[in-house]
Amino acid sequence: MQRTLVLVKPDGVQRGLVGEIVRRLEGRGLKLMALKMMQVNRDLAARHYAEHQGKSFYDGLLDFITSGPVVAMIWEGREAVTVVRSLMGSTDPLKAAPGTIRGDLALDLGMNLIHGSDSPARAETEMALFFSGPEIHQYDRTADRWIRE
Ligand code: DAT
Ligand code: MG
Repeated sequence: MQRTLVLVKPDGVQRGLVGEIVRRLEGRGLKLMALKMMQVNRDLAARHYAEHQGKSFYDGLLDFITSGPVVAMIWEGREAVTVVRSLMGSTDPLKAAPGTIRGDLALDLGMNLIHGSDSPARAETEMALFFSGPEIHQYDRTADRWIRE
């Protein structure tokens, strides 16, 4: 079953939207495998956003993601990477469809509330950046009988 890394960014924590975001992912049927609140340091931020190094918004992006605590999570489910990306909505909240997290709850590109890995390969890399093995839980969820065919 596929897994993906999700971050509620500092704006989401500050705005009290952690529960709202978790509710949407849980409601869809995704399974929560790991969750923690943490401060992202500059080194972790640089590794996480390495693909954006050299872009005009890179320094500001690192300033933002290190500006306050985030909530990091691993979610599992069928096509979890794509499902989370579709629940998030487009990167620019102005272009994000209503019904998506960004489309319902955000306005500005730099304050778009949530990160989700953009491919299964990136998900593996990002999960390893944010979580150690023992932090990822193995458990049976009885509701899966009614979610997974
Ligand atoms: P996403 O978060 O949807 O995966 P991304 O990986 O392209 O988007 O960019 C990472 C974050 O960087 C994004 O959530 C917001 C910020 N960002 C992206 N493009 C930007 C731009 N042109 N100007 C300012 N910030 C930008
Ligand atoms: Mg991205």
